[in-house]
Amino acid sequence: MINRNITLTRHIYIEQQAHSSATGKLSALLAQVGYAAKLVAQEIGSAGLGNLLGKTGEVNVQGEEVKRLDRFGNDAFIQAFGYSGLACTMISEEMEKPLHFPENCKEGKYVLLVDPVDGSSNIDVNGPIGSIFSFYRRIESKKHGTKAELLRKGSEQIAAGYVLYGPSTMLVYTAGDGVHGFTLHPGIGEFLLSHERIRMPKKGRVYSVNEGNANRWKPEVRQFVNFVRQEDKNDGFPYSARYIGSLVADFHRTLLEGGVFLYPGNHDKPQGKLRLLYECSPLAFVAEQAGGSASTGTGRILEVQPDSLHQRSPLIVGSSDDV
Ligand code: P6P
Repeated sequence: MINRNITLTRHIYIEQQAHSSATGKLSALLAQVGYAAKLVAQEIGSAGLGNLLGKTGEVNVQGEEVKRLDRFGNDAFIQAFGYSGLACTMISEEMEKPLHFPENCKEGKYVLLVDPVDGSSNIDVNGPIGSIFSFYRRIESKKHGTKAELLRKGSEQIAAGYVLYGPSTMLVYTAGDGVHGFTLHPGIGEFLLSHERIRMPKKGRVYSVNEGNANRWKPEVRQFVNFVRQEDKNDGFPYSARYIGSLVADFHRTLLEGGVFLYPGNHDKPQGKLRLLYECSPLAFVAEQAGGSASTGTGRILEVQPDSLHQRSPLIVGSSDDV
């Protein structure tokens, strides 16, 4: 049931009344994420008709081919946060170096880390994709964001979340006081509260991992997958396997239905494939705020001290019992 009256902005205002610790500019930050999301959602809706499918012919810092939609999404977030007075610096999967907004740095108290369009290859087959965002408060007042302000533990995030471009466009965020989901009403262009205070089931019945990597898994990953495949109807085994290959879509299902998503390190990629700062940490913040857990396999994602902007991390995230 969509509560027709609660927009993103009104929800945050109500939350801030109840919790004086809330950050002053949170609604402005999330409103700009919502604006970028609407731009992306609009373009995706007609991607098959316009020229958004396919590649730009360029390669990004990850060594991945930049798809037109990746470029469009990155530009949408730049448009949303330029001259906003909010974010002094933006880190994006699509940009090797930080982008500074000098016009914002005087009063802008935040830094934004974003994966503007995650899973973009799915758009060519009309699959779900997402945007993942994370905000930290600035700790210095230099003229622009410094590396020290950007290489922060996930536990220092002030807000984080994602946008899922699926059959409906949803924005899910946490600011440290629960996880809340909003569904875009295409008719009026507003995100309306549809999932208040989401709680992740303590235990699930789904595991989500790319089985194609099975021969590269470390023994403990193999052991876990064998464990959830065992036959024991009384105890809810075997689990079902679900893998969309789009992080935000696989995570969102795990958040709502429980279970566990794994992109572990393996012999081929010891640190896995996913990036710590703008993929693993934001989702770990959401997962923990919903009562779930997020691990590197040896420790809590939110405790990892990054040493480079685009570093990768293994990710095991989901129901606390399963993780
Ligand atoms: P694999 C998409 O490219 C992505 O970054 C995530 O959205 C997704 O979870 C992962 O990669 C899928 O990777 O190696 O299973 O195809």
